[in-house]
Amino acid sequence: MTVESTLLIVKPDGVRRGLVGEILRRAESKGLRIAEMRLTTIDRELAQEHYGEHRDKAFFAELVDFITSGPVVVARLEGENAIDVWRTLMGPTDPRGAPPGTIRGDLGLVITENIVHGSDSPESAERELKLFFGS
Ligand SMILES: Nc1nc2c(ncn2[C@@H]2O[C@H](COP(=O)(O)OP(=O)(O)O)[C@@H](O)[C@H]2O)c(=O)[nH]1
Ligand SMILES: [Mg+2]
Repeated sequence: MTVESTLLIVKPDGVRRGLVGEILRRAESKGLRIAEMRLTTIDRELAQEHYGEHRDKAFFAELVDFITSGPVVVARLEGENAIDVWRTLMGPTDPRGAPPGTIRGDLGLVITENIVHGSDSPESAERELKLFFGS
């Protein structure tokens, strides 16, 4: 057993479109547990810190504008291999090619507005959970 914690974010497009319930349902139905959760708005400073690895990318400004554009839901998900399991449920970054059955494949169309975030490694999960939940 490798019980892990990971950061889930329902991005502003997901909240605007009323998809919070649908996304949490998929996580819970899989067996992942919501250990902490809140509705919040990410400010620019936190957005730049959270997405720091993308600071030099051409899409960084667009990404920061987008993720700060409205309320998000942030949650700590727990469960067996939660980091990879949640990434698998989300699907690949670009929703256009994401397989049906994944959140991005079923619900998304535009790359910036890809509905959800999930930590991509144990190191990212630890860093991101500290940013949003303090530990
Ligand atoms: N406009 C644009 N946005 C991107 C691109 N690549 C990634 N993004 C956005 O930046 C976020 C972070 O990128 P990344 O960490 O690579 O993908 P993720 O881990 O699957 O969310 C993605 O979820 C998208 O919202 C791109 O090529 N163009
Ligand atoms: Mg990422």
